[in-house]
Amino acid sequence: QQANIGVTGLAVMGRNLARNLARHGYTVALHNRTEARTKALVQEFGDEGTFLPAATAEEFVASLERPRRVVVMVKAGAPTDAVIEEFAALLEPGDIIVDGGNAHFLDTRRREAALRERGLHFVGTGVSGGEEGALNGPSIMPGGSAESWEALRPLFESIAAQVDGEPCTTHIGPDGAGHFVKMVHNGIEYADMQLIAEAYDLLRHAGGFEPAELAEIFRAWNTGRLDSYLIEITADILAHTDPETGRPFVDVVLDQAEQKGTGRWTVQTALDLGSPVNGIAEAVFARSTSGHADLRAAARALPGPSREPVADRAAFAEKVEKALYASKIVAYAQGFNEIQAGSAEYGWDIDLGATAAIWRGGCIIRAAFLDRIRAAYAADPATPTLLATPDFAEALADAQDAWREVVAVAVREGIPAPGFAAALAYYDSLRADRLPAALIQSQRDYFGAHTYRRVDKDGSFHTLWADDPRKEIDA
Ligand code: NBP
Repeated sequence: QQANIGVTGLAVMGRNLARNLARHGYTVALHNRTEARTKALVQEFGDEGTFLPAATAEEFVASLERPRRVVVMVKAGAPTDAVIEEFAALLEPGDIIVDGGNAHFLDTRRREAALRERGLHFVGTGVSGGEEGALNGPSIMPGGSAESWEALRPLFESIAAQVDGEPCTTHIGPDGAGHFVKMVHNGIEYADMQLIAEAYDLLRHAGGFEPAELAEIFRAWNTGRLDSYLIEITADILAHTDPETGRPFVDVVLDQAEQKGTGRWTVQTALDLGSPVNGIAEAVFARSTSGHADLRAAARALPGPSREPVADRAAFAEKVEKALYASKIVAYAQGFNEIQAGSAEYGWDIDLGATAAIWRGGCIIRAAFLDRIRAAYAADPATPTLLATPDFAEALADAQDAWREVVAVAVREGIPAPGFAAALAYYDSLRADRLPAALIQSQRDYFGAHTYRRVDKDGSFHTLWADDPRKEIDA
């Protein structure tokens, strides 16, 4: 008997993907550097489907039908390179290596090019949804050749999350496109989490709500337009009491957020692409700020305003919902613009609406909201920004007074809300009739003769500043 597909790297993610494939009727070859993991999988879950465990890479490759499909699920970075090399040496032209780890898209481009030279297909694939998603249906974002997609498509479509009968996977584009989209997904996730956290903080410390009351507010929000996995788990967390101390769980957790790096990559890449993602950047910096215990300790005695809780708590909660929704629109608009910029830079031709559609299930940012993004791109695939599409423009118009008031309350009460404020600043920057960039260009010309363009005629100009008596000249 031959296996339809093989998985090498059987830690939590690889093990669960292998089980998911087997549960869908595929015969799955298994391999792991340390054989004990392979044996443990068969022992614990062998009855879930047909597994062909292999002790060596050679045995594993020999058990696969052609073209061979090898899924690599090992630690990102050097281990991934080592494992790819080990298997590439054993495979034949036309075979397919899938990297389902969290690789940087530039590594994926490098690996794809090198393997293509050797006649192998390399498919850098974003897999979202963590451990649970891998087992029960992730969102799968593959990048690679069209030919490899056709070979993987039936398998990926059957194991992916399903929403309204549609599988949460699609061919994102060539080489690094899949890992790029997964990276931006994680950047958006950072922003979404930060905005929810700010809503919580403002409601608690300006609105005076207790965690148990907040759990109810978030539960109610989860039945409306904010309906999403992250809002749902936030309600659960806020309702949870620490069994040891009897205090709200959120109060016993150390307030220093950690990160594994995909949010940082999203921002670094955006800087390289010249794609403004200030909402996502603030979310990454907010985690970083929280983690600097030294800075925070040094500054703890600095004065803040005297606090006055808002007068009408219920009305304030409604305003925070609007601020959250508006800021969320901005964060997603920025993330989709970054995908658009990456797609243009690397020639990927990514379908933004299809990307929104496959995030509706399986992944951490899954939400009803993504249907609206898909619809917006369906109506106008070339829209420069989601903010200007009719559905979102209307929501922003409805939210903006409340949004401004919530940011003002945050400032007045001394509660940091960098996500809300950055999103609002982005909104105001895009809609501004004139930006003070005109003054910046003037300064650049003054001190560095960098030239400027004019509103009233074409060309670039330089002014002779200071005491120079000559008038402006054509540069
Ligand atoms: P880990 O990232 O913890 O990696 C452990 C696996 O890598 C084990 O199978 C280990 O083999 C293997 N490995 C290492 Br480490 N070095 C190796 C080497 N030099 N040669 C061969 N194998 C090596 O596993 P994970 O948490 O399951 O994640 C797998 C991938 O999926 C990662 O890239 C991760 O970023 C990505 N991912 C994870 C999640 C998540 O929620 N955990 C979500 C989405 C994506 P051993 O058993 O012999 O030590």
